[in-house]
Amino acid sequence: MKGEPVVIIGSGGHAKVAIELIRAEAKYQIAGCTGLVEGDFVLDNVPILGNDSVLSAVLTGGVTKAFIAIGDNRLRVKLLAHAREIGFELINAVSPNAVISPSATLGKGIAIMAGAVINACAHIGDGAIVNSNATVDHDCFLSNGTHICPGSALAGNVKIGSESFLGTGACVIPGVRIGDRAIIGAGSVVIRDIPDDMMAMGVPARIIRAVTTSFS
Ligand code: JB2
Repeated sequence: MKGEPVVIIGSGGHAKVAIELIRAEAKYQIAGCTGLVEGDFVLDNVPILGNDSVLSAVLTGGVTKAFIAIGDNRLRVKLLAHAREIGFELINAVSPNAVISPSATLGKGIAIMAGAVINACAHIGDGAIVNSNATVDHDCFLSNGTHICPGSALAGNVKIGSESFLGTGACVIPGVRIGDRAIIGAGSVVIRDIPDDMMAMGVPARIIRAVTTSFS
């Protein structure tokens, strides 16, 4: 195997996708994953090395790069901070089949899946996920830890607050602001600003309730 070794933090569905994205770049090799179940494998042969308590030893063993492959926005941001704190450098997992403007800015620890389009002067924050076929138009700002699900579409100048989630196929019209930790239901069409910590859905999207966090 060639390439710099990377540890994947997470071992579920998102880890499978991230491993294949990272392999496609050919400059890294996957050293293993961390997860809640030890002694198993992800995909064909990627070992689960243990839980996150093994990370310091992995780093000491010479694996200095990490990718956080956890779908839950809040947990991903927390593990991203932890990985940085103990000394890992976070890499990005970007599909060669995504289209990314040269004027877009990308943070660290982000995943961009196949078919995604990121247009001029957009910003993708640390730990964000731009999933398959999602589109992010010019001057959009995705804060840290956001997840834009498959097939979602942001028109120009949209801002998505930190750790917010835009469900599959949701659309946002130009200039809308979505707050932090918001959840937008699949297939919704967002035509007005959505405050922090609110769940909204429908066409047009209406606020249905405050978000109660499932992770602490
Ligand atoms: O604290 C943790 C931890 N908590 C759960 N540390 C580490 N290293 N791993 C943790 N996990 C692991 O996350 C579990 O052991 C499990 O392997 C994984 C969660 O797997 P699951 O497939 O349920 O979710 P996911 O986060 O990989 O993927 C979700 O998000 C993606 C973006 C799913 O909703 C996918 O469908 C989605 N595409």
